[in-house]
Amino acid sequence: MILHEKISAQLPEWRERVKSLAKEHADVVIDEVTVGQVVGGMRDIKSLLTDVSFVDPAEGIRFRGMSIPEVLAALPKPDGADMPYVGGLYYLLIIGEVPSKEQAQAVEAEWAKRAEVPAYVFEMLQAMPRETHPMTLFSQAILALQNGSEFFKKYHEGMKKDVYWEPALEDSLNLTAKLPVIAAFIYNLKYRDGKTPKWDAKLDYGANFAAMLGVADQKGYADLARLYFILHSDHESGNVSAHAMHLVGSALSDAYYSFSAAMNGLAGPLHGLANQECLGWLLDVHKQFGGVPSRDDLYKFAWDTLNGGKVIPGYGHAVLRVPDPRYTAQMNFAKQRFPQDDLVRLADLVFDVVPQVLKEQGKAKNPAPNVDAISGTLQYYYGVREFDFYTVLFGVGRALGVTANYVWARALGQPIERPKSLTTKMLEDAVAKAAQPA
Ligand code: HAX
Repeated sequence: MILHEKISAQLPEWRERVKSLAKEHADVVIDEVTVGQVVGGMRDIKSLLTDVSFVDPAEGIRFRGMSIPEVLAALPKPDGADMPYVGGLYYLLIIGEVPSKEQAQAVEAEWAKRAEVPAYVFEMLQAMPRETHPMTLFSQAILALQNGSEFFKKYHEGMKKDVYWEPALEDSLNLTAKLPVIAAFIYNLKYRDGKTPKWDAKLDYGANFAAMLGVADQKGYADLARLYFILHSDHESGNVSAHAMHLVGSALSDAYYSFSAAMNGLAGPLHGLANQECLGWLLDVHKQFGGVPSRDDLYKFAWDTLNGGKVIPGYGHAVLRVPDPRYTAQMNFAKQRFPQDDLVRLADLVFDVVPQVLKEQGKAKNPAPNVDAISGTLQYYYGVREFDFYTVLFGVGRALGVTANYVWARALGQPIERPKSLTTKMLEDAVAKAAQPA
């Protein structure tokens, strides 16, 4: 299989590089840790290792060194599509090279072989109370697949450490193949006719998802699905979902256990759930003013949100200090296709007004929009209007990045993660000591 061959070829060199760092240069200091960082959610502490993506605060995400416009331009596309193969992005994330069209199609073919979901998973989801949140169903379904884990099986048969990555890759391909089917099943179960979706081997990942969801504009939505999954795939290692996957995987829990944990983190309102909150906020504005409001009305509405003790969803970021290029890519998509849509015009006005309001408030370090400020608007346009489903879409995309990281973490023998904690008294003592004259 193509990904297996490529990783095998790269492994000796990567292992040598990491071994050299760990053995010969272990004492080189990268950064110092402040009391503020310890109290403040470990913000910006440079302590994770990944080559899959990097977020520059002043620029945004790069996947394997490539910016989003570069990725969208370089990756091969299905015939007649405007957006690239998701399989091509997965290849890029795992292998670190832009694939040819055949290589992207080879990944898509792997997914087609592995997309069937066992019936008991659907039955379990059907047995759940109808009002269960889609993210709960999604995470449960992922966990329910765990008994098919190759990694779990091989580990208990006595596998050697240097081949951990092989069943990790198998699990990752099996999992990423099944996620769109599970997501579409949850969508149909909760909001449509309850039909069980089937993967069509003739269609790519994006087109399959459009077909399984049953949206009216198949071609348009297939492109949106490709774009959406690509943009949401990875955002280096420190965000909650990626870090949860990495942390749980470091205990040698398999990809299903680890990814289910990642999805439980993604379900939080400060992380993945922000996309549904953001669309909700836009719709509130739209409802209150009966359409796109004036700049002044929006300004006041934004201040009312802040004065009500709430955050403005879709704005701010823990790392970024500029508008998120994932926001820009989605806004470009919308403006090229449906610039007159009310919510697109509203989102554009919000981009004009909210950064100013956040700057005036003076709290948020980044007053610019993040990925969530627009993603729901695009789904809404294509008729996917049940916005508590949006985090599931995010999860399908996020799987691509976190499993790429997971495979490499096992390939490079990354150890169990175990940071050190301190007590409040220890921090106070450190502060007192720092205040003493030298
Ligand atoms: N609206 C109002 N206040 C905001 C704000 C916003 N959009 N963004 C930041 N702030 C506030 C913070 O709540 C914080 O206030 P306190 O000091 O009272 O606690 C202060 O500004 C400083 O925060 P920060 O350092 O700039 O931001 P953090 O790193 O602490 O948090 C968040 C980053 C993304 C969580 C934050 O900006 C936020 O809550 N934004 C709104 C929710 C959102 O859009 N989340 C999605 C983020 C992208 C993502 O991960 N998607 O999955």
